[in-house]
Amino acid sequence: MNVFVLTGAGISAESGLGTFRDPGGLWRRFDPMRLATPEAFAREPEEVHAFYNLRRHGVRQAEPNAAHAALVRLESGLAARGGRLFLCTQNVDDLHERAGARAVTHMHGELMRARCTACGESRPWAEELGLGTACPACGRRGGMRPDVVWFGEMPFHLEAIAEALDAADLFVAIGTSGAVYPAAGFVARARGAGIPTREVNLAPSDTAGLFDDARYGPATRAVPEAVD
Ligand code: BJW
Repeated sequence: MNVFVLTGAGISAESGLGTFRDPGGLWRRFDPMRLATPEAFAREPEEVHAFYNLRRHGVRQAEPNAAHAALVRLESGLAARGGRLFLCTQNVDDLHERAGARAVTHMHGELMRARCTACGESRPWAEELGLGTACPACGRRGGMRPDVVWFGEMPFHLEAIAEALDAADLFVAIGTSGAVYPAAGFVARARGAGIPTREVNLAPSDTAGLFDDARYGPATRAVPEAVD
């Protein structure tokens, strides 16, 4: 059996990382909908770097939770039966990896990586790669940005994602509001291909009506229940 799992910020909420659209402490100072854009980086790079540095700090303090761990069990259980888990996350944190997931597709990039706007070189984030520093590959100064996907930019790995979606026997969306495309459109694509669809979330998402079944509750309870 091939299972396609799409995760969003809700799976990391109980690890202490704020979601985007739920009211929460971190976002009182920073509005992600305003800052997660190339225009914001061009206009106010200091503010954008400060936003991402705060997020990096939060991710370093956070630990994977029972929902991340349940997906690791799903991955190994499917592999043992000749199947496959395609774990596609919109999250830029590394909690799936730290829980032990072997293969994670980060469609919106990774917080702990930096990319040069001049040459495209991507490398692990280091404090010295902040504002005003030179790209270690091409030497251009001031162009290092978080290696994430902002509004108006093309998400990563879309071809591999489409292939995996079309080959899936089950589509599961976990902890995502269904507000951001193209990820919000995956359920419709799966449904169109006749693939059963399941939502696991705290509350019905914007696309809840497109799922064949749903489990509502906090991810640390609902994901292990859905998987084990
Ligand atoms: C819990 C819980 C608990 C809480 N347990 N659950 C129509 C079609 C195509 C595109 C568009 C379109 N209309 C507009 C667009 C453009 C735009 C878009 O979607 N805009 C919308 C605002 C409408 N999209 C883009 O620009 C994308 N690029 C693009 O479209 O390129 C062209 C293209 C076209 C067609 C095909 C392919 C390409 C790029 C989008 C980039 C998004 N970037 C961000 C920031 C990343 C960097 C960073 O982290 O700073 O990605 S924005 C932000 O939203 C982040 C997230 O990954 C993403 C999704 O958020 P998510 O994960 O769903 O979080 P929340 O907070 O919204 O929801 C949390 C959920 O968890 C809630 O449901 C809670 O209930 C739940 N929850 N606690 C379980 N304990």
